[in-house]
Amino acid sequence: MRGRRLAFDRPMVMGVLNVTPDSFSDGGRYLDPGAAVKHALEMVDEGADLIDVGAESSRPGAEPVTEAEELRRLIPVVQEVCRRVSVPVSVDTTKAAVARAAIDAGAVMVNDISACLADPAMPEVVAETGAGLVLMHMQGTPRTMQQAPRYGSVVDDVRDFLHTRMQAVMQAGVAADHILLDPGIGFGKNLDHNLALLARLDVLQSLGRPILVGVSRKAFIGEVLGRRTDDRLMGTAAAVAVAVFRGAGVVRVHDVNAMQDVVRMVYAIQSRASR
Ligand code: HH2
Repeated sequence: MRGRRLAFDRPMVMGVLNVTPDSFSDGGRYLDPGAAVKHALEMVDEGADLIDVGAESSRPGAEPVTEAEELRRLIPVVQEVCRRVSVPVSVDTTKAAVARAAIDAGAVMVNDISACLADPAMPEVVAETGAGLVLMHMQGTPRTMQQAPRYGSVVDDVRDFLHTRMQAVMQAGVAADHILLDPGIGFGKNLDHNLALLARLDVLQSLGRPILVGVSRKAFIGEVLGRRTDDRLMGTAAAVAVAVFRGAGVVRVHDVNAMQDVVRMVYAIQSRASR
């Protein structure tokens, strides 16, 4: 990815940096660029292998932000984080112009929760710049996605969608080895859908690309445990452990320090099992 190589020789931890007023678990905390950069540095100190910077919340019911506002929040932070940290930085956006500006500012990967369906210019930007690309599954849009999610078989439907989107972006010139795939936990899915996807995450390995999973503090954990957003650390740990055991190559988390321990412990056991 633009000269950066991820070996995927062990599961990696992606630290979440939300430069938003309204993200579901940390909205408003890192809106100030100084606080955002400080938090990125902390996450790298705690062992983050990647940092994902986003300026538009995708929580259920979230309203879209304009391109100008997204750029205003994002670019100074991406620039400074890229200057100060050695790990690769990805940008969580569905807008091609925002992705391009973030790549110019130093990002090497685009995390597109719409799998490049929101902006048809996205695959071209990724192909031209040689950035990495996360394609995530979502049913609907953040504003409406939790109203009535429906699937034939959620695991098969998500796998087929990711396969189709991977083929489409490759036709537009994105290299296969620049792509990561994500089942989109919580994006147009009810509790059963989320649990089934995690329980059968190994099915997605047949697509031949690394799997990224974001479970951190999400509502499905609250539904199972009856816990508020700020009390989901252990639930997150359990879901991260299962995701890694079922083959996730990257976990996207808020609590880097704790989840690095979880990932390293699960991986130690897993490596022994396959010996
Ligand atoms: N989840 C969120 C945002 N971006 N990207 C990928 N690839 N996978 C995910 O599961 C994912 C994602 C939602 O979490 P968060 O960023 O904490 O909240 P918000 O969207 O409210 O900013």
